[in-house]
Amino acid sequence: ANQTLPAYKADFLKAALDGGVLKFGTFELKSKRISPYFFNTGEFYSGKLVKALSAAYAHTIADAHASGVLDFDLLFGPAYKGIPLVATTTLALSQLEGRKYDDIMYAFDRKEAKDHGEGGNFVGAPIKRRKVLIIDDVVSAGTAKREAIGKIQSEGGVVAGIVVALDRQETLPSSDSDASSDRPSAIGALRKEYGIPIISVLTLDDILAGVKGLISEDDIKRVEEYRAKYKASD
Ligand code: OMP
Repeated sequence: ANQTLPAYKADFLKAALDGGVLKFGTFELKSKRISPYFFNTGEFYSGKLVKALSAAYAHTIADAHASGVLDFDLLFGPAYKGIPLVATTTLALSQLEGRKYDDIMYAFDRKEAKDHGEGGNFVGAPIKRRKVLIIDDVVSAGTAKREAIGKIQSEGGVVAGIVVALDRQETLPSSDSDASSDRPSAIGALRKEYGIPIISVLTLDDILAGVKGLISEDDIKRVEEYRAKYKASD
């Protein structure tokens, strides 16, 4: 077990490793970077893993809310991976502290426009004028988050923040060819651009602090090398 991470983070990391959600090997990212690790929330598909994942999101959100960093009344899960995340996190928040969170609502979007029945691209609670917290899986370069923010704003919602399971702490891909020592983070750029809090259950630093003894030294070394190459300076 690990002494440096809070218990809920260490438990979550252990569940991700045991469940094969956090994998080590060779993976191509959306940004085209080649990564020695990959975190796939789509693999949280058993009762036990859903429980661990939703509890970890709920804990992270409740902490940020209690410390005044975050204020929200609706959770939004971008299709597809965000859909089970938003439903289960809404339940987990209500179970964690019903008095505070029983009235929190959720919504998600469709990838394809629906032209019959109720129509529209959104499902769940109406997001107009609501304070919307985006629930997503992983931030690397931040591209997917910009899309979700745009959708919410065009629907009249106010984006209150973003919560993800993992912040990979990477630089913007546009800085790859830049030789300067200034390496702005993808998350920092999003924070600055939209003025919203972006919080995560785990960061890459948390993973490296928590996996000692649980994975091979070789895998640790490759992840450390990757971090040295792509970690943002802020
Ligand atoms: P950005 O939009 O570049 O931040 O990429 C985030 C997306 O990449 C996530 O929403 C995932 O679809 C995918 N991804 C993971 O799920 N896990 C990882 O460890 C890394 C990525 C990735 O491709 O960067």
